[in-house]
Amino acid sequence: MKRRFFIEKTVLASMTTLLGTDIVLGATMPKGYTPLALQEPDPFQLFSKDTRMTVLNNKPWNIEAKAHLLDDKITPNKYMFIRNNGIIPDKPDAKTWTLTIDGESVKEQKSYTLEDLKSKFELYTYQLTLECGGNGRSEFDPPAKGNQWTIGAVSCANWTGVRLRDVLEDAGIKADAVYIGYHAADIHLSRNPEKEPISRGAPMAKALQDETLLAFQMNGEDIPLAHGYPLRLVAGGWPASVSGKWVNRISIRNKEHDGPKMGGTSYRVPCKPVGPGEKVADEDMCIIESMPVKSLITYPMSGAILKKGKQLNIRGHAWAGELEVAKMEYSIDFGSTWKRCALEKPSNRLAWQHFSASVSFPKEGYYEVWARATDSRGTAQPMLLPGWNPKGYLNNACHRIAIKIT
Ligand SMILES: Nc1nc2c(c(=O)[nH]1)N[C@H]1C(S)=C(S)[C@@H](COP(=O)(O)O)O[C@H]1N2
Ligand SMILES: [Mo]
Repeated sequence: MKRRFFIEKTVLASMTTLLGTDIVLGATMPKGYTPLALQEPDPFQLFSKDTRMTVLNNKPWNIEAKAHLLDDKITPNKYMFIRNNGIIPDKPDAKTWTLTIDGESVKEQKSYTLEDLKSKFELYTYQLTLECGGNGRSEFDPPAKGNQWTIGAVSCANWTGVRLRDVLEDAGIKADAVYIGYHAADIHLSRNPEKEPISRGAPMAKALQDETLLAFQMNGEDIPLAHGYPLRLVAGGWPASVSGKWVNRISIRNKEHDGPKMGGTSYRVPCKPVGPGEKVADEDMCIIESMPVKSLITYPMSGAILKKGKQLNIRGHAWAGELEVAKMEYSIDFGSTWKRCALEKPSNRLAWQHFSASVSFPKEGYYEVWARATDSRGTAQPMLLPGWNPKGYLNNACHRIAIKIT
């Protein structure tokens, strides 16, 4: 028998190491075969996601939705994007989980079990929009490095937990507090336990808002592991990187938090607009706070075909960071003229808002429907790409769908 059909000794040795046990009949294994125990799990099964979601990266796991999958008013887990900077921890034991409040500006360092949080503080539920700062990155030119998110790194689920403010106040906030920073249980890609994949935070004003939660439930159930079980920070309307998953420590800082992914170009954009591809010095980059106004047409799916003479009922969601969406419009003439959509109020502050419209088309042929939201300060979405920035953040261009009338 020709030896080359069988696995090489060195490959077998590394598989044995990975498995932590001997592969007894390993020498008979065909070349190129990966033992089942070492095969990549099916991410859709692993995370209970719909198989129409798009996997952008598996190391670490990054998965996004498509516009039409986000049609629900409240995003269910199966359509919720996953964004990880590191390795998801093994499922923690909720009974022994603790959250520690520390930092230069805490009056008294304190730790709480989940039971302490649930019994000591009032519980709140808010529907909160979480959008990754890099959502829409794939459109930038010159391209920006990182996950090539299209439009699907946004969600709006119900989150239940305690107010971060109540917990911080229980520990005591010193007068010189300016920022909070989170620390979490996920693992750095290098597996170096000294390194954190990400440790971001927010100014005290955001930390102390009514809607900023330390959540232990998502849509009425335990938070799925990939989304931060058993405890996560949820700060709606800001880049979702502020909403730390698997949070076990929150530091009250007397200066801007300086954890990994707070500095340099991470989650920052040029303080003043720059030309495409321009180099920007670190000191000219500003931390992203409230996310810009944006919307998505979630019905119909782009490419829908419709019979002549029929009205098309479109619908979707619009959001505007810390602000409310004040006006929603659509255009079928590439943005030359706009008509109003019906727009609902948010279920609470920082939740996305639903819009709908009945669209008619003059005759057979190809059309595009563009949607444009305007926030309560009168700022509208740009029709096409907004300001270029080195990391490709904050693309809030109008969402567009193609329609054929036959
Ligand atoms: N501990 C921890 N928290 C994290 C991250 C992470 O990698 N580790 N990623 C952040 C980023 S960049 C985003 S966009 C959101 C994504 O939340 P989701 O995966 O629940 O949708 O989580 C944030 N919180
Ligand atoms: Mo993100």
